[in-house]
Amino acid sequence: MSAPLDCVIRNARLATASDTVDCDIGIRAGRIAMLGDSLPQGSREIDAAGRTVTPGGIDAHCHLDQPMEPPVRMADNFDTGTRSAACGGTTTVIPFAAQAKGASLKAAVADYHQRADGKAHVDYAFHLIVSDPTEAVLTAELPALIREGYTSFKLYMTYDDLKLDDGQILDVLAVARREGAMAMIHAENADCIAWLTKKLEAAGQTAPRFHSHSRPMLVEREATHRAISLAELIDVPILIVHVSGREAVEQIRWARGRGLKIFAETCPQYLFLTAADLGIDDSYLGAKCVCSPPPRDASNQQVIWDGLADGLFTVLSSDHAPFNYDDPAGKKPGGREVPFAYIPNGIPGIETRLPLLYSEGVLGGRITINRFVELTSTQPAKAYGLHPRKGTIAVGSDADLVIWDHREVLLSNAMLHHAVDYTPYEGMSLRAWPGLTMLRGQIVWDGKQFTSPAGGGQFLRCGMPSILPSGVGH
Ligand code: DUC
Ligand code: ZN
Ligand code: ZN
Repeated sequence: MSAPLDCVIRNARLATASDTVDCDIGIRAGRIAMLGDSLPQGSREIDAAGRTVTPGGIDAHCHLDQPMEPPVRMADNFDTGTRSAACGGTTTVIPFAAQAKGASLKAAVADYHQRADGKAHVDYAFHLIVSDPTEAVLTAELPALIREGYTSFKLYMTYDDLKLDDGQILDVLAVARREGAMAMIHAENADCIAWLTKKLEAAGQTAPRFHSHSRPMLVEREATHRAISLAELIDVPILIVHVSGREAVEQIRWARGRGLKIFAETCPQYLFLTAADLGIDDSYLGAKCVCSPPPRDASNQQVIWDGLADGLFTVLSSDHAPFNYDDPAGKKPGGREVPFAYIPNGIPGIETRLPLLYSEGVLGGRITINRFVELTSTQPAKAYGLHPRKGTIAVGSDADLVIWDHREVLLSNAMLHHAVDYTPYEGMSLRAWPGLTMLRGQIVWDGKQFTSPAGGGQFLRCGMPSILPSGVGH
């Protein structure tokens, strides 16, 4: 006879990417051990009658404790960032070990492990950021790291300290093809942004709202098209991150229509914010919503919703990039209100990602619960080689689960668990919030309190991507 169950969640309405079924969930030794009716008694019993249970979220694009140029510093480290993730229903995060130009990629990974070790409250893997593809990186460091379980990396087409030229991108994509890794691309045209920024500064247009004028959709469209073309030349899949609106979406639909393996990610800021949140006058408060690409307008929000519903998007991530607003290490570098080009880019959102999409997407009737699971858990797990251990509810998978409470929630920063002094979604009224989050069978959020023992998160070595684009032909 098998050992007794550690926990049974009774009467769950269980939703995966493919099915919704009513059953009990039996958990033993941190994994799903049984699914069925009338399971035997567990050491712990949880009644989920009338409530939906989904796999724990996987936030496959977030920035935690990433080294920045002083005086700027991220507000969240692995302790506060993953605490916030857990309370918002996310049980796995994939932040970035970033290579500095002139430095080794391996050293960046070693440093990042030190930052996470013993501090993370949810499981975590690392993407790499390749900013200096030297011969040593291309022929030795990167292939070795991919084989060790760092099977995805991000490439930038903008930001002076990170960007690669087209030849360098081709070199790195060739490694991705050879090794079977997933390349993520930040697609914005750096020279156009620099040129527009110079013009805006010369005209004295330096308030936060001009950030969006310096990064219009065409700079994203051009870079998206170029990234697709470079990937086609190498014949390798890529994933375009943080897609913000119509013009990039059109490029991705075009590429899919040609049968190219182009994956795409979007983020809540492109569904719930617009350029107006960067300011309609020259107020510095708009700095709170300075991120790249910038939020667009209501019609572009609809384009992003359509892409979520119809299969264009592969994943929805937070791009949590946590900087305090009122802080010399944050949005006011050195304690000053600076021109937009010097405002640290990024907004917090690791805790609000799932509740926003569940509330306004699922309960708002825009996407099915199964598509919600696919976008926020199953496909990130497949794209980054964590499936089926993560990303689903199946016998043998980790018992990473969220039980959803359908209730009215008035969003405020005071209720969140990050270390950031604001949320861009302050005052929004939501229809649901995670009532319980479980990581490998342990409750880390009980609906009222963060309940994780210190540093219970484990490092995950990623396998190879196991995903094909859906929606080919869109
Ligand atoms: N844009 C990025 O590319 N990364 C972090 C935050 C942001 O706004
Ligand atoms: Zn980016
Ligand atoms: Zn990012």
